[in-house]
Amino acid sequence: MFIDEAKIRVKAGDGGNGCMAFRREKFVPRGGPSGGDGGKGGDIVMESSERHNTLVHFRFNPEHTAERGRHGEGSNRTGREGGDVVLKVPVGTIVYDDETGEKAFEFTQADQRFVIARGGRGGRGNARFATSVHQAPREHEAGRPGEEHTYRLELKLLADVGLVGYPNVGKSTLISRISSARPKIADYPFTTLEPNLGVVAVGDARDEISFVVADIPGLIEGAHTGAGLGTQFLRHIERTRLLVHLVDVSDASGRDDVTKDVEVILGELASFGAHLEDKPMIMVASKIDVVNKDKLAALKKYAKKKKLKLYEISAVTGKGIEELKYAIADEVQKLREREADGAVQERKSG
Ligand SMILES: Nc1nc2c(ncn2[C@@H]2O[C@H](COP(=O)(O)OP(=O)(O)OP(=O)(O)O)[C@@H](O)[C@H]2O)c(=O)[nH]1
Ligand SMILES: [Mg+2]
Repeated sequence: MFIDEAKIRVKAGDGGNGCMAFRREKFVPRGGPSGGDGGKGGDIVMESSERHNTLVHFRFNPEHTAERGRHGEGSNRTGREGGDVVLKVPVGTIVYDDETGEKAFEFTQADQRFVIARGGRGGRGNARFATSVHQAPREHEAGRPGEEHTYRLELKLLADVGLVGYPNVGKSTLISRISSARPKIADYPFTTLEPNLGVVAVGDARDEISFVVADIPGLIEGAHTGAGLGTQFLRHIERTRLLVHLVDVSDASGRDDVTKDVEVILGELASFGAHLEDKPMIMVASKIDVVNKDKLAALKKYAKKKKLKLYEISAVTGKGIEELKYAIADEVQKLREREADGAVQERKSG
């Protein structure tokens, strides 16, 4: 099981202090108490979102503090409340108290909210202490401190994107270019024996999209009957949203008919029996630095006929990699939104 983890430290806002004041008005010689209460400190709230799929954003940004409440003022003015801080996490995130190790919360669906650190209450102003026998109280309270906690977040990673194709086409090289995964890469088939997951983040901190890519072993003709490494590993991409299908268009691939290559892979996917062949797919012509023009032309023609998007990359020179990364992010985002809409529709009709 692949697990993403992050540790965060949070500090909710302190409450504002209560105020001590007395009314001073022209015709009221001895004004009563008028100190207002302090405002409550901001909470730190965690909220599950469809937009995030990993915890990478916390690794760069592990500390969060909410605003304090303002102090109370004279004329019974209550201090303004501190603003809340909302931290977005993917569905599936489990929150553990880092000190006790106990589970504090688990996000099982989108748009759940959990307050992970409560803001301090504002202190009472002296106006609150007035009684019939105690008409000029000087008591007033300080605001209470906001809660401070350290949490460990854990998320079981499910891949959004599966890399498929023949052995040796450059799947592991691609994942190593776009994520921090460092799988073994070598110039022979079946270098990859176990799936590798890589986390890819695209965009800046405010508008970041992250997704998980699974690099799996290569498929060959007859894989569903056990040829090569078989197809059992395809279960790792059963729940992905998108497949990225790499086709080696260099001379060195040892195969001449790229159209047949693609059909063989689609056939093996279909034989697996989980409708993998029906998943949205992006085609990629790989090793474009050593391209065989005829193979590329044939693949372009095929992709056009099947209305599949085709990107050309070289994982060695880096050509086309950024473009492909953004295209995958876009597609993943679109598919996630469609799923979220679908879930809302279901809830409405159900
Ligand atoms: N010239 C060139 N070589 C590449 C490119 N991408 C990968 N290679 C080489 O192709 C070989 C296979 O790359 P891998 O990334 O291991 O291929 P794979 O698809 O993961 O292979 P399996 O794990 O065996 O299925 C390695 O020698 C890479 O250096 C590329 O864009 N251009
Ligand atoms: Mg590999």
